[in-house]
Amino acid sequence: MDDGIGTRTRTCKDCGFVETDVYRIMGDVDCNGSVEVTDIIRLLRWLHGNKVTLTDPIAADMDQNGRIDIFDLGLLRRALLGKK
Ligand SMILES: [Ca+2]
Ligand SMILES: [Ca+2]
Repeated sequence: MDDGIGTRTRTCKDCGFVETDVYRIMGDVDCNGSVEVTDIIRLLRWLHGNKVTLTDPIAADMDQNGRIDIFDLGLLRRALLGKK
């Protein structure tokens, strides 16, 4: 089952054991469970040096090169536009 907030649970059909794990949604810099325009705005403001927090900075590193920069913003923008 996917609750959309970055966690998943699975239940064993035989024993009923419930397993929960956390997963990352790339681009979801505010960790609200989805990639939206607000993530782009937050990343843009962060890149401009405004006092905003990237709740999940690893999710902002879209190309996973260890740096958060304008290229990640472009990839995030492209990812969002590609969804619609
Ligand atoms: Ca988000
Ligand atoms: Ca990067």
